[in-house]
Amino acid sequence: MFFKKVYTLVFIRNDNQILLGFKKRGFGVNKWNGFGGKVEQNETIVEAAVRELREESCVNVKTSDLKNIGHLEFTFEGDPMLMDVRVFSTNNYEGTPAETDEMSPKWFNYEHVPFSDMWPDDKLWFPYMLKNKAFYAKFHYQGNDTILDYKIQELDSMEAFYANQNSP
Ligand code: 8OG
Repeated sequence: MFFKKVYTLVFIRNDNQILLGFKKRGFGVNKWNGFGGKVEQNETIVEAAVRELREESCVNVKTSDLKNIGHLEFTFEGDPMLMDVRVFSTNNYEGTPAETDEMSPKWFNYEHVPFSDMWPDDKLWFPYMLKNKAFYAKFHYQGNDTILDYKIQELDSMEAFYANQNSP
């Protein structure tokens, strides 16, 4: 039995670059990542994605511009929490990425994504995102460095994925 918590993860991308932030504190500290965090009770998932992006990078996006591109699940050995991470992407944003208390932003060319300073699972599913393929993946970790087990699936569409998940 797992307790599920929903998180968001947003990537701003153009044809050859992706915006990442260096996490200065908390879970995933000293790693490059997209921008995101926990969904609060009073907001939808996509509203949380917009809020977390703004709080962590000073960049504004419209909910209607955020495209859900992937679904990640993380479990950790000995921990009953399942992290359900909804991945979004857009190339339409306002403002200039700026350093905040939590993240320091930087653009990376697709060939130079710093996987050695990211969560170990990222190098396994980033290729789907960078090729604009929808994806579902789940990872079971021991601690924060070792992946014990994983599965990755390319999806026809996120809509079909969620429709199937909700069917009996
Ligand atoms: O609120 P907080 O910053 O703790 O939220 C965690 C963020 O990190 C959230 O955006 C989800 C994201 N995240 C994980 N695990 C992983 C992972 O393995 N890879 C990537 N890229 N992001 C992750 O929680």
